[in-house]
Formats: sequence, structure tokens, C-alpha cells
Amino acid sequence: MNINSAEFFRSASAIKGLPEEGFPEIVFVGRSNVGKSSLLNSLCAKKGLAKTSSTPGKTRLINFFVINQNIFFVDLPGYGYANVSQTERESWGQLLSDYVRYRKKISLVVVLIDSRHPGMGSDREMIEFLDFCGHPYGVVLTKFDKLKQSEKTKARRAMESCAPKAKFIVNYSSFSGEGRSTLLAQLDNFSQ
Ligand SMILES: Nc1nc2c(ncn2[C@@H]2O[C@H](COP(=O)(O)OP(=O)(O)OP(=O)(O)O)[C@@H](O)[C@H]2O)c(=O)[nH]1
Ligand SMILES: [Mg+2]
Repeated sequence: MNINSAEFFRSASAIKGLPEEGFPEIVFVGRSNVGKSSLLNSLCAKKGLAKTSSTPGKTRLINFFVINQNIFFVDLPGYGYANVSQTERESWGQLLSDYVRYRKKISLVVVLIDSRHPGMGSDREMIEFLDFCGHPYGVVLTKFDKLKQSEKTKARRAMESCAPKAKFIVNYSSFSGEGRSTLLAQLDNFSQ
């Protein structure tokens, strides 16, 4: 797909604040600081569309962006962020799982995984959860620019064995743009 327009639409902190179901939703999930918001900005070629930060826990709400006036891209807060209270973590976990389980218009979940640490426990749990929910999902290995050549092959193999049901695995760098056109081509299949 080509992205011709990308605009912030709405944030929600609870299920009742979500926009009415309408457009197909492509949802971006992953550990805190994995690069979700950066990837959205790089995909949409729009700096500052989603707020990014080197400090984990930047995105605290479910953020909806309208793409090409007919698709939602959804940026979720990251999981696995240690620096929040147990209560906050539980309520966020509940919101994330309710959203992903019950939202009918989710056409694809994109799981972002730090290419330097494929196969972490929380990412494996997310993949198991998505298998359970039955949504199609693909994997993006983020920050690929940080890997040496030998590490690239290793990361890729590790990921293939962790997520055998993934519709795709794309190596990605929001800094260099590596993987951008491959990912956009994949998303095209889930935009109707
Ligand atoms: N080297 C490199 N750094 C990246 C890349 N993508 C993101 N980063 C850096 O990783 C940090 C986190 O990026 P964000 O996009 O804010 O991550 P996030 O997953 O949205 O984080 P939360 O909202 O806190 O869950 C920032 O310092 C980014 O500059 C990448 O492709 N390569
Ligand atoms: Mg973010």
C-alpha cells in the first residue's frame, strides 16, 4: 500500500473511549521502547505523528491514526515496562487483552520485537495470546540497524522458530528505512 495521508484521530484510555468500529484496524504491539511509535512515523513518513521517546513508557493510551481516510493504524502502549505500579500494569494488561480479544475490526496485529532480543518471555506470551485470539499477525524485527551481519541471520532464525504462524517476518529499521516497502506491501493484504 501507499500511504497518502496519515492523521491522528483519537486516544482512548478505556474500552468505552474507543471509536466506533468502522475501518479495518492494523494494530501495533510490542514491549515498551521496542520502537512502535517510531515505526509508525517511519511507515507514514511523518515525523512527530506518534510521540517517541528514549525513555520507556512514552505511549500510555491507545492512539488511533486514520490512514488514507479508510484504515486505522493503532499505536498501543508497550508491555513489559517495569517502572509502573502493579495496579497500573494489571489495568493496562486488561485493557490490551480486552481490546485485542473483542475488537471485531482488527484485520492484523503487527508484533514488534527487538531484533537484539528475539524470543523474550513477554513476546512469546503475546504470540501465544494472538494464537489464542485467532487474529492474523505478523512480526517486525525492530532496530535492525543495530545488528552485525552474523547477528542478523541468528535473530531471523530465532524469530522463525518462535512465531511459526506469523503471516510475515520483516526486518526493520526506522532510522534507515530498511524493511519499509516490504512491510507496506504486506499491510496491503490486510487493509480491506
Ligand atoms: N537504532 C534504532 N533506534 C530506534 C529505532 N526505532 C526506534 N528507536 C529508538 O528506540 C527508542 C524508543 O522508540 P519509540 O518509538 O518511542 O518506542 P515505543 O515502542 O513506542 O515505546 P513506548 O511508547 O514507550 O512503548 C527511541 O529512542 C528511538 O529513537 C530503529 O529502527 N533503530
Ligand atoms: Mg510509543
